[in-house]
Amino acid sequence: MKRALITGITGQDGLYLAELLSAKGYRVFGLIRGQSNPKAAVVERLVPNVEIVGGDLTDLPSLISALEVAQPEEVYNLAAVSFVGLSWRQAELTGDVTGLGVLRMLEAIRIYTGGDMSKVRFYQASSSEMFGKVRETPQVETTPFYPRSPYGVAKVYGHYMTVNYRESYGAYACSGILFNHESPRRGYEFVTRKVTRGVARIKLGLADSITLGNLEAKRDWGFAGDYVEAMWRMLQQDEPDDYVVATGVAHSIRDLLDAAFGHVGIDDWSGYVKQDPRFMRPAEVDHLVGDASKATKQLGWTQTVDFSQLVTMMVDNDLELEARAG
Ligand code: NDP
Ligand code: GDR
Repeated sequence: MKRALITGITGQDGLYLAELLSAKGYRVFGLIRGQSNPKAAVVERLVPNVEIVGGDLTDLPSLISALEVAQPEEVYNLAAVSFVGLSWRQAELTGDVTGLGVLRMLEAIRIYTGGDMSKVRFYQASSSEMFGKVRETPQVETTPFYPRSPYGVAKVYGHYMTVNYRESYGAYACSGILFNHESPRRGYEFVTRKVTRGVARIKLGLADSITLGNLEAKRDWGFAGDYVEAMWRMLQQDEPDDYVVATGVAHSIRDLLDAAFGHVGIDDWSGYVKQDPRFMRPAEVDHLVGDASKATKQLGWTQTVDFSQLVTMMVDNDLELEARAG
């Protein structure tokens, strides 16, 4: 039975990945921070086989202890301050967790393996935000980075640390450069979930508007369940490498509004959407779209859910949740 340690198991991707690995027969360990993190109960309810280990990406000894408990063959480093908007307001914390946290996890593996880093396979959750003010379209693994937020800068640091430990210590370390991926488990602060929940509440008569920032930005949105499959596939190859994972199709926030309102029968949403500078970013990433040809060719990865199916799935889920909450 293979053993895996997932950091960030309480997040969107962590839950999907834990389910995937459990279904494959792995013994799954999940790193959870804090002394009484209420999300531990959610993880235990949704993925009952997961074994919880305490630890924090800002605390190296706790990461070494977690490895000693889990004794994993595979480590998936998904933990991060992941909300781009927050990263300007808490830039130092973002650098510490999202950037230096990667170094700490790699160091913990180096210490735990006594220097033979090839014994533990490592996945780093890198991001399309590293491309930021894009240098070419679509973005591929070799596209130069130009991050536009403290989050993006921290992810670039984590990405290069992952590459560096592979080249310096022979680590089996992969960086997955994943474009936006969403699901009914997406945090409410992200624009897709904010929109699908808002639309559900408007449809149910529980709200009369949604307040957003920039409606012109374009993102390449896929389904989180598909993307964790790519993470796992990266760690099953003969050689470690870096991969872009994306759908290859970009949509604007306006397209997202069209799809979400359209699904509940509202064709003209202009009266329901307000804009507020509070939700504008100091520096925006205007247009991201990835080319996942390498992942398709080498990992055999493909998406199973397209944009329209994704939005429908999220709106339906929020209609049910909001109707229940009343
Ligand atoms: P979430 O925001 O849903 O989850 C973040 C996780 O990190 C949570 O489990 C959180 O724990 C944990 N965490 C935060 N700080 C610490 C810390 N100091 N020590 C330990 N754990 C911590 O993110 P997603 O699931 O959406 O994303 C997973 C990873 O993939 C992240 O690294 C993100 O940056 C990256 N990524 C995500 C993309 C996406 O579109 N979803 C695209 C590209 C990259 P808690 O619940 O206790 O707060
Ligand atoms: P992103 O996702 O920054 O791409 O990062 P988010 O959903 O926060 O923003 C996407 C785009 O929507 C615009 N936008 C708004 N965003 C939010 N959150 N709230 C609003 O009200 C709003 N109005 C407009 C934003 O300006 C932006 O252009 C996500 C995270 O999961 C990262 O961790 C991950 O690395 C990247 O995706 C890939």
